[in-house]
Amino acid sequence: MVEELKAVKYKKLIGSAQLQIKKHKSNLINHKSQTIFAAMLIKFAKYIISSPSVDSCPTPDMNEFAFIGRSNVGKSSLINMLCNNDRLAKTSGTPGKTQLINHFEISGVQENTATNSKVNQQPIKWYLVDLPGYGFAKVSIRSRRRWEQMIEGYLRKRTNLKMIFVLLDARHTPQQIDLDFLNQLDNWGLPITLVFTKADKEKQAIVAKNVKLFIERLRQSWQFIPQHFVTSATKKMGRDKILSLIEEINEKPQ
Ligand SMILES: Nc1nc2c(ncn2[C@@H]2O[C@H](COP(=O)(O)OP(=O)(O)OP(=O)(O)O)[C@@H](O)[C@H]2O)c(=O)[nH]1
Ligand SMILES: [Mg+2]
Repeated sequence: MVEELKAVKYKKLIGSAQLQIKKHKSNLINHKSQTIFAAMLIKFAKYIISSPSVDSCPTPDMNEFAFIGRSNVGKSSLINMLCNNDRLAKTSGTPGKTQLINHFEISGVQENTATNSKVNQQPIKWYLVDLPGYGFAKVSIRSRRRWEQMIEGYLRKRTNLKMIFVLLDARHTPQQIDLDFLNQLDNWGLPITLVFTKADKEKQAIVAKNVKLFIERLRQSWQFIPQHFVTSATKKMGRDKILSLIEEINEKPQ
């Protein structure tokens, strides 16, 4: 009986500790969302260069954010959506459109939505990078090797690369090819954010289920789960969140 009472008391203690942790976490989230009071205003976005290897990429003198994922997952469309410019990165219904490392220079100012004033009058510049996708079936072994070398060289040697946005099609359950690619990035110790794309093309409940399944699969072998966003290029969904993350990283002292 005494043991039972002890067990109940212990459970209550654990419960209260968990509640405290939850409260603390929600405070953190509230605090975070308050600090993200400003929406990044993109002043201009321009195409700079397409490079066949990291050695011919522009001088790494600005923060860089890369977009990668399976062929046709929507990398170029997402970049266009972020920049409010449908003709910036070339998109196509046929997989394998993007073949090289494409640099876009972005210039933005942070806008205080509360006062409607520009916080940083001096625009901040950074690079967005559109990368060719993986998993396109109709590709020779030689081209696949070339892709692997180009991508590995770029991802591991690019010193100004601050975040790799890995795109995943929100309509599908977890795909082994994406998990393998993510494991490779993780082994290389690179910073990752997951971006689920094309959310407009599937029912919300199915998107939510696929996202949950993917995170659960990662949890089986990953200790830390990267943050994730659900997006739609056509509906401009997820734009503010991605831009806020970029802004947060850009504001960090180098
Ligand atoms: N409905 C819808 N269609 C999308 C979305 N994102 C991309 N698409 C379409 O999906 C197709 C592929 O988009 P891209 O942006 O070219 O994909 P990608 O990943 O850059 O493709 P590759 O460069 O070939 O690897 C195009 O027909 C886009 O219009 C989205 O959020 N919603
Ligand atoms: Mg593309």
